[in-house]
Amino acid sequence: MPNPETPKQGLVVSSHGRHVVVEDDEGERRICHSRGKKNLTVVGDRVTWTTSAHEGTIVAVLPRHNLMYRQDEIRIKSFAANLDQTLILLAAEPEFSERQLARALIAAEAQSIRPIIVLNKSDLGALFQSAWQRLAPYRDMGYEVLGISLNPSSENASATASTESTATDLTRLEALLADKTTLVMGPSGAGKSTLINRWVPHAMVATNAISKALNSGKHTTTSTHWYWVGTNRHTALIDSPGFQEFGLHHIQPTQLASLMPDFRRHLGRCKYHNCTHLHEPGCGVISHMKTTSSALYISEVRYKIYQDIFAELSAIRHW
Ligand SMILES: Nc1nc2c(ncn2[C@@H]2O[C@H](COP(=O)(O)OP(=O)(O)OP(=O)(O)O)[C@@H](O)[C@H]2O)c(=O)[nH]1
Ligand SMILES: [Mg+2]
Ligand SMILES: [Zn+2]
Repeated sequence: MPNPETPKQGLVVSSHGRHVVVEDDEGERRICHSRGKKNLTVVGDRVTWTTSAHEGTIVAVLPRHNLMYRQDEIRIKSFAANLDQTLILLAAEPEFSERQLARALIAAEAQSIRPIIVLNKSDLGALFQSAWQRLAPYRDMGYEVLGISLNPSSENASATASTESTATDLTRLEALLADKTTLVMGPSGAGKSTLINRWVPHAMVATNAISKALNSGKHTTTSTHWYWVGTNRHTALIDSPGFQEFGLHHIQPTQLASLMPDFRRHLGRCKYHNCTHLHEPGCGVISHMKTTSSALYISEVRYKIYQDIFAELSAIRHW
């Protein structure tokens, strides 16, 4: 039992209102209370804490390397802190929103968190193929985009070209996750909890297959949790609830292009140094907005997304 006066360090592994579960360096978990009225910690935070009997109190949150969050007009919603990367999990079904994907990527770029895009449910044939096509611009702008199936029955399916390549991508994904802390985020129903259960067998995270049986609401996962993969505590996966909206109110409109890789590679070639890439003559970005396949293209959908987010973020700042 440590001296109750000496704060020790720990890791926040889950958070429920004012109660936080903290894991010490030996892997022991304990419920801690925050000192103030508000819980200022998020999953992934390193904290100092003191113990008394069976409970702990958070003393301080150590500085964060990064924080993945979204921000709308009302509040900040934090996912997790101190990440190596984020896995944005999408699925053939439910159909994903490209806008939501673009926004999640911008938020990750703003915190210098490397995104990996994964499309799940390759067992769904044509639905998967069309979703995979929609991701082509993201592959072309340099993101890692993988296609997998987490459905156990598809592993026994006769090997078609598609199941072979998705099996390879699953192996590649496993290698990318090794020895890293990865936040798994994405829309509800994509299979985030199914993915955690695959690599953390004792986790038994409730998935939609289970909650359907229990007749519960749309989002199966309602809070963020840290899971260790394997026993050496080097590889971590963080499960998070699905999101509908991804607010970017913390981002300046003029920052946007530098957070979108297909735009970023054309910056510095505009006639005006403060070009917004919306309408200016001599813009080096607009000229790449075309559907033909120059290797450095900006897709029409992406350009529209840029315009819309730019307008939205400009409006907030001119109240
Ligand atoms: N066909 C198919 N279904 C899958 C696959 N992976 C997961 N599912 C199913 O998709 C549903 C949703 O999976 P979950 O893991 O609960 O999704 P989630 O992303 O955690 O959703 P939230 O917790 O609501 O955010 C479940 O019924 C899974 O069984 C897959 O590869 N193929
Ligand atoms: Mg879930
Ligand atoms: Zn420009």
